[in-house]
Amino acid sequence: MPASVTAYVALGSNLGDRHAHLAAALLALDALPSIRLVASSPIYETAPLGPAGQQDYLNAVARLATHLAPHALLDALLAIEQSRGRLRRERWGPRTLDLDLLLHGETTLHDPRLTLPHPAMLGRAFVLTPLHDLAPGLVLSGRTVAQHLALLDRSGVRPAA
Ligand code: A4P
Ligand code: MG
Repeated sequence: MPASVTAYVALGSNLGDRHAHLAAALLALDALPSIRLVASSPIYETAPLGPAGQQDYLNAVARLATHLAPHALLDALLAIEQSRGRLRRERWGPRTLDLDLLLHGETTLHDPRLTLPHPAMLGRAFVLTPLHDLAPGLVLSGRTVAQHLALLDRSGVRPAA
C-alpha cells in the first residue's frame, strides 16, 4: 500500500439542508477504507462568489490522511457529491455539495481533470479562513496560510450559526 499523505478538501453547500450536506460529506469521507478524517474546521457562512441571487454558502475544510492517489481521491469526492444530489453543473451556480481537492501532500499537477494545488484557493477567504483554522503555518507559494489570508477581504465570511 502506498504511504499515507495529508490532503485538504474544501466543502461548500448553498442548496437544501446545507448543514446536513456538509455533515454527510464528512461521514462519507471517513467511511472510506482508504481515507481517515483527521480534522475538520468550524463551519462558516459566506457571501456567494458568482452569479447574483444565490443563497449564502456554508464552507468548511477537512484534513484527511489517505492512501489514494490524487485522481482516485478526486473520483471519491465526485462520487460523494453525486450521492448528495449534485445535479446542477452551471459554473459557479448553486450546489447541494461541492468538494474541491485543495492539496494532496506536495503534489503539483495540471491535467484536464485535476489541478493541484487548487488554482483558486489562495484568493478565496471562504477557503483560506477554514484552512487557517487547521493549518495556519502551512507554506504555499512562499507564504503561510495566515499571511495569504491577511491579504484578503474577510468581510463576507462569518461563523455559521
Ligand atoms: N477539477 C480540477 N481541479 C480540481 C480540484 N483541485 N478539485 C475539475 C476539484 N475539482 C477539480 O468542478 C469541475 C471540474 O473541475 C471537476 O469535474 C474536476 O475534474 P465542479 O465542482 O463540477 O464545477 P464547479 O465547482 O461548478 O466549477 P468551478 O470552476 O470548480 O467552481 P468553484 O471554483 O469550485 O466555485 N461562493 C462561496 N461563498 N463559497 C463557495 O464554496 N463555490 C463556488 C464554486 C462558487 N462560489 C462560491 C463557492
Ligand atoms: Mg468543485
